[in-house]
Amino acid sequence: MSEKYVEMYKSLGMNIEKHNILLDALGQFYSSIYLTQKSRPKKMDYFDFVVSEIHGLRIKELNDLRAQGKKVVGAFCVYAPEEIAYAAEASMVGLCGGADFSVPDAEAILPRSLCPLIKSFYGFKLNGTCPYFESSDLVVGETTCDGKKKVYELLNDLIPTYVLEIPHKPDTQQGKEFWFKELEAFKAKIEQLTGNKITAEKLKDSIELINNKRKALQRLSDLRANSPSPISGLDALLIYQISFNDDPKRFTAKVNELCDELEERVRNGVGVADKDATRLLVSGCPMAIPNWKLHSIVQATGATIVAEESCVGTRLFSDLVEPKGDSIDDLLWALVEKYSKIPCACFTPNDRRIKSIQSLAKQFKADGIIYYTLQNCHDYNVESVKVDRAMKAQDLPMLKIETDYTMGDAPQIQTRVEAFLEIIQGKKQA
Ligand code: BJ8
Repeated sequence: MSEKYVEMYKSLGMNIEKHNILLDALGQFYSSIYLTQKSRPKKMDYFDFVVSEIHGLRIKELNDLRAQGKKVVGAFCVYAPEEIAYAAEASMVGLCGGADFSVPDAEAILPRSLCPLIKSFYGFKLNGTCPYFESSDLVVGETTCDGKKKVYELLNDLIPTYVLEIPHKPDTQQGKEFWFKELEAFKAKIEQLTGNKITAEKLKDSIELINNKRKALQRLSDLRANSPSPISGLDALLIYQISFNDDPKRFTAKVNELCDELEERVRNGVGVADKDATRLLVSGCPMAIPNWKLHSIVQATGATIVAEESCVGTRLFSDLVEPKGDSIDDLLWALVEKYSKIPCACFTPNDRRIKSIQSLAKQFKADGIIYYTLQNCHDYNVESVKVDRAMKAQDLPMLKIETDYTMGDAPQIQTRVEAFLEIIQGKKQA
């Protein structure tokens, strides 16, 4: 793929040599983890193709749009309202880093004791190996956690960076009014960037576009509640990851085609594991592509991950935007209501998240929960205390894993997961 697109990479100012190393490593990693899975749905073909062209065809598509005068907006958080970008005929792509590859470059500047997701994305901008960064006309950060907030200041020296201020008490009237004003300002910024006026009609259409994507992801997620699950945790995670970068309309159609096949599988009792395989809910920090570490370790034990309470999981799609009127203000208020429901650990208090984990555990018939936190993510790390208490009250075993993007601790994580599965088995037999 790299050869085919080398002129495009040059025009984007990328570091071709380093990018080749990244692509080789990614290709091997993907083949060994994904293409060796058994009993994969046929319709995963499309998503394999997307991965094979993730730095190729999709980047070409985005740059073809740019050549027609359209804009690309990069984002790092599910709080960045895609609907506003699409209403101005811009595209939005995810820029969160999920690879250790770029972390050493970031550590030349940033403190080592920072969340790997932040170091990863900042390193990708520094080393010029992420074509999504290099294709973005604007990046949108947000004041969720302190690490991100401060790194956006540095990022702004490298690429125009607009920061959305997120109210940390989103359920209060004050918080909602504040968020409404932030959305109005963001809308103005996007109109200025694109030169396109966002009308109520266009915003309504983009709300429908993104709602349809969320509905397809909900459909996929709900199918995983079946026993056996018709799709592996790795494959579902991959689809959630791809949702941040693919064209939303095409992606929605492909997820729905896959769901048709999964429904057929459910009717025929076809799954990816034994009916009595241990079912696990993963909850915590988002896993940006290509972070497949925990899922691949768990899957190798024979257990099935049936849901992710994560921003690359249920937090991404569990609520729709539901306008109560047709004016721009009505539509922006509907965005306020929807986005305020995303239970990020940066909020306080964040009881909605605890309730969501409890209800997901029931819906997906989880035998246990793996609480996943990235090193130096204080929000998710500290919030694990409350989640642990809530899981104990529900008599649901929980294992907390704190890790980074390196593979050095993979054997240790595997041992801990195996011991956890034994505890669950013992509990089932008691
Ligand atoms: S809404 S979870 S996508 S901020 S970067 S908080 S891992 S220390 S990503 Fe997130 Fe939006 Fe919240 Fe979701 Fe921790 Fe790292 Fe910060 Fe992170």
